[in-house]
Amino acid sequence: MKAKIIFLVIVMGICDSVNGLRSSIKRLDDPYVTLYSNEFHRGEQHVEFLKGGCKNLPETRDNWASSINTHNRCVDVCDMKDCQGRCIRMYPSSSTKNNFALKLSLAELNDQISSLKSCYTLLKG
Ligand SMILES: [Ca+2]
Repeated sequence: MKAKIIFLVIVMGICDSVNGLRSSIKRLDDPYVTLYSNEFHRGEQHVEFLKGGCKNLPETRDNWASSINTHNRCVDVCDMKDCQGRCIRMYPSSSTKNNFALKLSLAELNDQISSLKSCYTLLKG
């Protein structure tokens, strides 16, 4: 009887780990960006997950980012909350080819970003 209970506890533990791993992998698949306090991906970093539509940045990261890495995804960045105001589309290649991503001042968005969303929100959810 005791052995059965121990066996059950072990099986439950394994299931928990598998589920945990599965949800971490799923989370990594969600669109996200890394914002940087300074140009050229330097300074402090802030990761924002973009699943579920427009994301307003937390107060401490509002009007803060000077460069961005979109991790090969298309992302709209906007200078007002709720993806309003002036928005710039950062294409998947932005992180390497488009200078805007390394130097938001070129898009007149240095320390101006307040919200962002994935370009494929309707498809990806
Ligand atoms: Ca900054």
